[in-house]
Amino acid sequence: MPANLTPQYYVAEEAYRKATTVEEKIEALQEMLAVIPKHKGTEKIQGNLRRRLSKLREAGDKKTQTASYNPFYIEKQGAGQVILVGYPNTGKSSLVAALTRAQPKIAAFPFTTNLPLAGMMPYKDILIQLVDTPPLSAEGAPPELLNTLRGGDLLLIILDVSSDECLEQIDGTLSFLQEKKVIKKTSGKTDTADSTPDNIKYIPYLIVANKCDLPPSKENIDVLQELWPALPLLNVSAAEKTKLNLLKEEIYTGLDIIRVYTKAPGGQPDLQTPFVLKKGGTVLDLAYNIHRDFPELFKNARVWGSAKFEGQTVAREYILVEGDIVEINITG
Ligand SMILES: Nc1nc2c(ncn2[C@@H]2O[C@H](COP(=O)(O)OP(=O)(O)OP(=O)(O)O)[C@@H](O)[C@H]2O)c(=O)[nH]1
Ligand SMILES: [Mg+2]
Repeated sequence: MPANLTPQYYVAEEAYRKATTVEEKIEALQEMLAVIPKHKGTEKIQGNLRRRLSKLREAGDKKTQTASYNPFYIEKQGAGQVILVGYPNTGKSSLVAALTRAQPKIAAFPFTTNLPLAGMMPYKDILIQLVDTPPLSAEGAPPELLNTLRGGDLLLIILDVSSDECLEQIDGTLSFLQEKKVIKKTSGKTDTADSTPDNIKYIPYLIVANKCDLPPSKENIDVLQELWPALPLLNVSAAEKTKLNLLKEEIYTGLDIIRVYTKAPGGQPDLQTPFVLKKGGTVLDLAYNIHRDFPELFKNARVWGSAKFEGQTVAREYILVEGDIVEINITG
């Protein structure tokens, strides 16, 4: 029996999808249950919503009972978590301030930042989370910082290329991250997060050469490139906001994700709010992202964009690409 879900239900579901806290999720689930048409065709979905609601309530209760605040744990938000890492005074906080609305402390002396701080960077129609961190140094890093770094989807290694110490900065940062098995021992840009037989999940990274507005940077970049010809350096200036759009593009590419859009059966596509999938994601991955019940109730899907013809019916294993519009039909 078809579920015939109403527009009010989809609105409530959208609120659920956008909810970032347990409280918001509980509120949205309650709304979904309140507006879902009550008939045989939606019984499964209702049951699932109730189960999810009670799990969230339990989780919420436990959280309030046992919550111990860990400032080095940054909850993921948005399309990906990108962590800025590097030696002191290289401009990590300045870059986060230039690219997001966060206001980290910035100062001309080292070790200004002592705790991670997150901000959201708008990129096209999505938001990407940037995390400012306390610096690494020749002596290492705060031990808790390693867990923060290992949780990221992409690292930005920040160098101050106006400094004579930029060679030490790059050498020190790469060796430290490699030794701690946060990144793989190869040139980074094209690395994707993957698993080795030891089950280590390496984090991909980009190298950002900051403070390019200052005169010594040109010479230092030449030296860096001579020593490491394959080094994928991105030259920017946080102070003058130079090449920040290019940096955003590289961050998006480095996250290895795609944006796909959805359309309700018989309705118009929603081109405002994309779903974000890992590159290579399938219709089934999308269905899972939309609603946990969707894979179970999946009947078929139609795709506009990458399919051979517009609106072609595809199977659940169909691999989506950037910009596809997908209509998923479910059974009740
Ligand atoms: N000229 C110039 N100065 C910059 C640039 N980016 C940052 N700075 C300056 O460099 C100094 C350090 O910047 P921060 O952003 O605090 O550096 P940080 O890497 O967060 O430093 P820690 O928190 O100590 O690790 C500040 O005086 C900034 O104004 C840049 O692109 N050009
Ligand atoms: Mg800082």
